[in-house]
Amino acid sequence: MKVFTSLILGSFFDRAQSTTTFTPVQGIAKTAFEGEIRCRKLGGHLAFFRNAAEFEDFNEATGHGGSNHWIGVQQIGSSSTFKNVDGTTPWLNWNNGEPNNSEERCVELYVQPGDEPAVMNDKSCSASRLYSCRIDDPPTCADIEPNCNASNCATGGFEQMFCPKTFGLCDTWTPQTIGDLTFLDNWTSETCVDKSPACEGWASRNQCMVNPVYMLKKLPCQLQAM
Ligand SMILES: [Ca+2]
Repeated sequence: MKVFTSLILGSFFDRAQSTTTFTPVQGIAKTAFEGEIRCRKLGGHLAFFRNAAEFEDFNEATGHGGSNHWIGVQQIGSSSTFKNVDGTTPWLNWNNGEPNNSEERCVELYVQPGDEPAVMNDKSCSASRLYSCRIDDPPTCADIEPNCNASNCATGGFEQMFCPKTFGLCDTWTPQTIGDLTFLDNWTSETCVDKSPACEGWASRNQCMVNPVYMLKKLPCQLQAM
């Protein structure tokens, strides 16, 4: 009985200790995907919001993010659906008339004059923008990969890393380990070109944002068009 009580209290304690932190603005990312990679190195994602209260916390931490700021929201495949980069449902504050272009698959935040709240705009992912990060401790266990398929469960590694909820692996799931990022310092749109015919197909499955290190460094793909 004593052990049972301890487990219940331990579980409650863990939930009570979960926190969401927004970092100050980290600098400029040459693409939204670079921002996502650098935030994963810090144990998080590009800043995103699940509700209005989180948006207020972000504004307080970053001073409204500065003008033109990447956030961690992406269009899913060719649909009109936008999701946070951890797979959860976003709180969105679109500017009038946005989203307005199915080719604009990332989302920026920009500050309006005066005291008006910052608004969101779908945007081609290849632009240079300020960025900041969101770090959830512990991280939320959600399907990051937008095409999770339970029938692929037996194939192991990739699906299990990015589809922990579908595969029932939340108890043991940890965020992707990010290696050395110095290659990003020398990366330019001129030096980085698609070197695999697989790039376009993977990009259409949101892998540029879901799995940016593999797409940029291992394939590599230029990530300009998406
Ligand atoms: Ca737009």
